[in-house]
Amino acid sequence: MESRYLLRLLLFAGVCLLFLLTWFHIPYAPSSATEYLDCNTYSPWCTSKNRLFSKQTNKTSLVNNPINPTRRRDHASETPHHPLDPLTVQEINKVRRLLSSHALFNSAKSHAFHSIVLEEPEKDLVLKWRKGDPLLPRKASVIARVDGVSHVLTVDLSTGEVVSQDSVPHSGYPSMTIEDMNSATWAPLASAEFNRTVVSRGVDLADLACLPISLGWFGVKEENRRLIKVQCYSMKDTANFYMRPIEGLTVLVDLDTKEVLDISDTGKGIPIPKAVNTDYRYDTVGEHNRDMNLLNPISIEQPKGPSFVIEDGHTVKWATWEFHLKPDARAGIVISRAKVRDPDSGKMRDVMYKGFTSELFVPYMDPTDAWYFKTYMDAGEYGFGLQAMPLDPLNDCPRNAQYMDGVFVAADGTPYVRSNMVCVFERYAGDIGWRHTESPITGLPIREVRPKVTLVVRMAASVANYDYIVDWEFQTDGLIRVKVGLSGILMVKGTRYEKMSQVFGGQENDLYGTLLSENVVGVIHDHYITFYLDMDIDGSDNSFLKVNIRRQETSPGESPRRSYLKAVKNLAKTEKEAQIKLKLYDPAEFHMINPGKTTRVGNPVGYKVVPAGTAAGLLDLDDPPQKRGAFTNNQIWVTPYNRSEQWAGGLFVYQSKGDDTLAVWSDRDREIENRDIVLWYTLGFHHIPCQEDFPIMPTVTSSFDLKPVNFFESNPILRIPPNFEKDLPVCRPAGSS
Ligand SMILES: *[C@@H]1O[C@H](CO)[C@@H](O)[C@H](O)[C@H]1NC(C)=O
Ligand SMILES: *[C@@H]1O[C@H](CO)[C@@H](O)[C@H](O)[C@H]1NC(C)=O
Ligand SMILES: [Cu+2]
Repeated sequence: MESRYLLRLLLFAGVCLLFLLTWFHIPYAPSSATEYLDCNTYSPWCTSKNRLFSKQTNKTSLVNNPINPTRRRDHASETPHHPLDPLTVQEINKVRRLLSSHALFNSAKSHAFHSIVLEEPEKDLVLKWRKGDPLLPRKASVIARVDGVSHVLTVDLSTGEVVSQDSVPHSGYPSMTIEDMNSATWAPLASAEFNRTVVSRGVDLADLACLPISLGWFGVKEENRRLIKVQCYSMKDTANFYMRPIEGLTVLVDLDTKEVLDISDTGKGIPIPKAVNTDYRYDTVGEHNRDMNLLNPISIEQPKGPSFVIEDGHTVKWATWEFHLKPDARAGIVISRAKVRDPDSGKMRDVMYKGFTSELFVPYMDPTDAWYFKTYMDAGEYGFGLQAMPLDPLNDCPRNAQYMDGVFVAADGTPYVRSNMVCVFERYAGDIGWRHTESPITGLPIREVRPKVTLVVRMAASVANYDYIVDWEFQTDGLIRVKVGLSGILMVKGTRYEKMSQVFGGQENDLYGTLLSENVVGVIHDHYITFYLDMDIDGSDNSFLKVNIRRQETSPGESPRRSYLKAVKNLAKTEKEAQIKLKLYDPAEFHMINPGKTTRVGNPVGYKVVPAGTAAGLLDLDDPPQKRGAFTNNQIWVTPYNRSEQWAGGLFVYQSKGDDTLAVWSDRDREIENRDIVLWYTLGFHHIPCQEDFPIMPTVTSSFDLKPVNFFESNPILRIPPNFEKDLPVCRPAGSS
């Protein structure tokens, strides 16, 4: 302890010394930088009430702490302020009241609400709306199943009018309700044969944990009946039951009647993997064996508080950005009306009307009986937002985060609150916004550096075993980085093998993955996350411009060079010209431009989508899962704006045949030039599991950027100030967190 304290003192002295040295070396440094610097005293901030209060943040003191960002919010009296605000508790209750007296429902034997969300007003009305204007008429979009039939309804909250939409898709069902998933997991226990099978596999019925697994669509067997497959695990001696599969046991259940239709056991003789080393909880991973002293506690301090506000519950304003943020049961996070401030005019300029996770597609690469159907679509089947659990205030998001709750709807129409579902925080990762230093050659004593601070909007969905972390990160220079992290627990397969030395030649193929531990195989799979990005660059009428990088050969004698690269512009006129497969040896930039608006020197203003590490689908295009997941056939698509085309896998994804996907819409090859268009980007991962993924996976991350391209006249963050010592008090170790 003592030596660490000494070390910190030394470090502090070192920082002071370093600063003085720096100051003496840079005559151009602003003199105000040193005005308040005194290395012998500490800032009053270090002992301020504000700071001490935030220090007390822990799980038990959250409620009613006036400055605690995760305090309980009163949702019962909440009212909407913005046309895009989600339905409030009161509004949902009103919808339920209106529908309970409606003929469709009060004469029905059974009904369930699969979704009750705001029906967003027409885009042109939202674009015209200004703060202070009367709110646009509030409507709810309802997806319900009534006596086994799916309905899409619009409920007008002011007139009470209920309008039934006749455009219900012909294949597929709405997302499951939480109640569907719950009841399905218990359904097999009604079968004596199932009980016998479990016991015969050596598992006590009291130790059973089962999962509801969407079964996709493979032909007539998956039509005209809402079905689910249930597979089970042993919870004995571990919380990580996912690592103890009762391999090969699959129960087919009717989701509406809960009837057990079929039991298949192809895993007789495959042992249940052992529980040893599978747990991951802090309290159980071996008290004596914690690497707890490797890192000292760390956290960010904002002596003057955060630089962002969340106005009226959903409008986020930070630095150069302003946008509307709402949780959604299906999409998770929805960002709308994103605008960035122009540094020259001071005006807010449109960038994106709406962006969200439209669909996920996770096909497993094992064609055998208990695995072939695992081809999840987590948004349309399970509800990506429904699966987003409350965030852990000190670990999911840093201490300076603020939180937003989701208001969702149970199957009977009752609203409920998912607290702390989304967090918003400023991030300083020690990165550089821009910099330049002059070398001694020029003799110019210049060292100009600007730190990079960003604003992050985050959620984390736990779709059964897997966890997806989605970040929307906004930068002051106008860039938006959309990041997806994968963590959580693998879906594993039981095997007879304990060691690779038991696996001979061709048998390795039959593993369909990697042996991770004795009797445990991590099956190869892909993850695709498809984003809907309704970009509105300085207005709705935009075009999609491909800027191809091509090699140009020089003519003989023209230049000592044989070749150089040039940018060749191709404007996409119709949808098919904007179906993009990424190619490393045929590179291009992909710009969304406003052809009606140019910069001072005449370039069209734009934003480009910048792919980073990603993966492309390689399955046969006629493979049933790939037909349903056809929205992953290209990494980029551009479609004309159509408010009915937002869910890449279709409105009703569950057991759908793939006849309502982005691929089907795009193949109409509509015109996309100089009109309101939507950009779609798919972020992909091939996942060959490795031993480090056992028993829980360290996060794997990938991202893509939406980056201004000739949008600003010049570097938009030229005038942001650097950090000054006086603004960043160094606190005594004892007063530190
Ligand atoms: C199967 O086992 C469960 C748990 O012991 C029990 O509740 C259920 O009644 C059993 N089902 C049948 C059909 O015996
Ligand atoms: C809008 O989308 C729906 C659903 O895909 C489609 O039926 C309709 O034809 C589309 N409208 C236009 C103008 O493309
Ligand atoms: Cu994975």
